[in-house]
Amino acid sequence: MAERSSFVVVANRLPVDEVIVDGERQWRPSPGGLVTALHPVLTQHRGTWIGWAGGDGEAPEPFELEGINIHPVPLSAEELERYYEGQSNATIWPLYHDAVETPVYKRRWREAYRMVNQRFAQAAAEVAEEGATVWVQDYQLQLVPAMLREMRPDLRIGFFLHIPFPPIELFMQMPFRAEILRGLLGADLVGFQQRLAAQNFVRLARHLLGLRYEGQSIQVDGRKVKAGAFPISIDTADMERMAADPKVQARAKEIRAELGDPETVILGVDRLDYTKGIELRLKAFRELLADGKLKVPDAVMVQVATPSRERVEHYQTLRVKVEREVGRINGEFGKVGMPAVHYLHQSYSKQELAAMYVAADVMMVTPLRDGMNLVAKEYVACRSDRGGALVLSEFAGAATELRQSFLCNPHDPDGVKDALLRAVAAEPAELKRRMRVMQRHLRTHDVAEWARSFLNELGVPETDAAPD
Ligand code: ADQ
Repeated sequence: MAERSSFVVVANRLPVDEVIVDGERQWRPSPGGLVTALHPVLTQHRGTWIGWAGGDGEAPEPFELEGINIHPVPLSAEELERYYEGQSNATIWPLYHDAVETPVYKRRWREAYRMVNQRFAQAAAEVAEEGATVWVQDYQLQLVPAMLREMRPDLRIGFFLHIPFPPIELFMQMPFRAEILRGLLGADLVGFQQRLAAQNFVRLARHLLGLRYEGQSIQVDGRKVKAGAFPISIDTADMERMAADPKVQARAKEIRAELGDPETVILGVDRLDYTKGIELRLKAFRELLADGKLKVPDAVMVQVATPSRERVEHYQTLRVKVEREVGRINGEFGKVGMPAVHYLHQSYSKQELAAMYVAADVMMVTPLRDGMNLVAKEYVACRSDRGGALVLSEFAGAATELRQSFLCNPHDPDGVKDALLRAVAAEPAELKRRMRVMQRHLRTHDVAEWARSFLNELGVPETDAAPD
């Protein structure tokens, strides 16, 4: 039987990667903001992380890694297709992102989602000690809080949604909308990236279930469910340290040289996802080249598009469109040995990404809708030289905090072009001033502070989520 814990994290993925060493399976921690932030709390409480280990079929036995109990949950190939690619990524993901792609609704996906959520809830019920705290993460597991409360009313349950929560009009499209809402209301605290999302949630509770609320607190079956905004962040100090490393600095220079030492390097770094606004960014760049406002080789663009959800149809279509646009721009404006856009459909280490951030004069983050967007924050944290300009969509959660960026409306191509040109032309003194304010903000609002404030609000007694 698995060891019991007083602090349990439930997330779709485990924070580990499988590696094969000498033909033998081993696990190593996968780097990520969430696990960095929660590591101190998890080790303090001999905590357990419940999640999927990747792969289909039987799950590995629970094991311990760096002081955390790892509790794998199995997913079959069919469940992966229905619960993960289907209901999570072809229904909920587009619906919660303003339906920028049309959500697909299928009964058998919903059934799989229910079944898998039940499995995660069951696992949490088994490993949680009497009165333990369980923190459920993200849109794949919205039914877990209520399922868990039903089995274990003694638990303190938190839920955090990493993506936006849509306005009532959109949410009402969802076929099993009341079940999802009741699922979330099983938590004691439901956290969102933005105040607006929390407001959407409490209003929805009244609209759909007739529940009363006061401020951000909803009355449900004699309980109080709190909603609130807890904007997630990055490990700022770690990112700053990494970018300041002489190896990373040297690599940044090398990248610029490899690009032909242009005057202006414009960078985009995103998962290849239709919410990220990659196409519109490329189009803005193409139009500026066509207008003669930017010229190759003085200005070049680097677009990193990390492979993502490649079996979901929306993503396959997007890849074709993006690659066609890159081909078009390079065909029209590139020269021999000098492409206008360097397109990289690859994953990179954090060090290499940091070097790219240091090398870029302008960072373009132009999602049509984004819960937060950590790339924007990473770029700012990497610029200890206080150089560089951030062009940021108003529709990214990060825009609420990074007010000194060059904000734009990604739905307005002229607005995007204008913001990009202003960023390219800005004086170094102005860029420094903007960077300084944003960096100061990120130093106090890092991912440890995010975890601490959520757990504090949830009432976890020991809230030294991460020591300073
Ligand atoms: P994502 O949609 O994945 O996250 P984002 O917040 O930008 O978006 O995080 C992406 C992360 O992946 C960044 O840390 C970035 O450095 C990394 N990354 C991107 N491309 C990479 C590459 N080629 N190689 C290696 N690493 C790469 C979801 C929500 C966001 C929310 C986060 C956290 O959609 O809105 O900010 O969760 O809550």
